[in-house]
Amino acid sequence: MREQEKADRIHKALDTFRIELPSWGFANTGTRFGKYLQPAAASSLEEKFADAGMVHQLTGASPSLALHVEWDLPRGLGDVPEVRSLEKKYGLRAGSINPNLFQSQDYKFGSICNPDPAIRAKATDHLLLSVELGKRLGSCDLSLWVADGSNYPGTQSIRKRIEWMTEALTTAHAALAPNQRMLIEYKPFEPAFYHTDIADWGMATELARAAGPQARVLVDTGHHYQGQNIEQIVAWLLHLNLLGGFHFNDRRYADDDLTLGSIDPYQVFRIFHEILNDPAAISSVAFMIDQSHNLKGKIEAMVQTVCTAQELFARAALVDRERLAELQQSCSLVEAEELFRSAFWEDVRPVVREWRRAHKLNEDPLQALAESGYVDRIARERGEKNACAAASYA
Ligand code: PSV
Ligand code: MN
Repeated sequence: MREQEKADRIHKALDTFRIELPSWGFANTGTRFGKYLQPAAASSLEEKFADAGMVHQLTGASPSLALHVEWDLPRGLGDVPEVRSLEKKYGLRAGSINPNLFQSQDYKFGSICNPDPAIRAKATDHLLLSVELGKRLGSCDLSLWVADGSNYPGTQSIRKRIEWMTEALTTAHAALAPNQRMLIEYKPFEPAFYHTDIADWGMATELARAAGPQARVLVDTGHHYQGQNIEQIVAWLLHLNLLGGFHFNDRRYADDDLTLGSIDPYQVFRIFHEILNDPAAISSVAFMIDQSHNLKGKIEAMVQTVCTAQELFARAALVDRERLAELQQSCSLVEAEELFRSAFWEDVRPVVREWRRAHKLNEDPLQALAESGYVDRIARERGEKNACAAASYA
């Protein structure tokens, strides 16, 4: 492929590439063993919007912010006016709405799969509120993770819980506006360690089908068993027209929430290759980041993630798909593999920098962030408030 064709492909790919930021990625979060608190962490919705706005200003590729209902919109519909004004102030729109079915004490034995009908009703009401929030905020994706499950064999009826889950999802789906979607996320374990009610893509697929035509599956890259072939799952979901979106992060062991591409960039490339094989998917599949950085600076890590995603997407766009199809057809294994891998090994960074210049962005967003002094400034401004939180935490 000529250099000019490569550059054109990369520009075209980056023009379409957008990735959503998670509000919770800017706040102090940690592991179940504790948190290392950062003076620059966001502790209000406005601070989360401000930080995400900075990431978008630097990258030009992250124009929306995912909101978690209990963490960001604790007053429910009463928070809508504030979100609307923050959207304007920071040049970002509200992204996916994430119901929270895991924090209330009532959910100890489950939320929409709890044996107690009153608790199931409370959880279903929360889903309905989340759908309504999406309508008021013009956000089309309800991004649903259900933490329900059990820790010991024999302690819960897996079959009854399938029925309860189906009932709740069907009820929430019936409330969706025509432009809204329900994205169903799966996770094999954690917080439940014996069985999880939506443990894999097969269960999520069947539940999406049962819920209704606007339901899709959400693939969180950290939510798989070791060695699982995630791009094959992606290919299947595309084939079924059931792929709704991604929560991107990297992992070495389980749901580690590490920076995208830090452990296995080739896997991200392979996932993007499947997406780029399906032209309709590029506009219909939601790319979202789901990472909480405990050690790295949060804003720096988000900029790094967006840039890494752009680079890996650009590399996947360099696969000569027509030639690859011929080589696959003739079972030319080494040639096919080399063609595929050589796109992965391309250094696309000079063209990505050129794309940034063409869009009046700084060609090195991480350096631009450092030079802006933004993190130092917010660390000073928020330091005292965060130190008080640290004192009460210690
Ligand atoms: C759960 O591990 C998860 O991936 C879900 O998407 C949550 O909404 C998110 O992390 C934040 O806890
Ligand atoms: Mn997730």
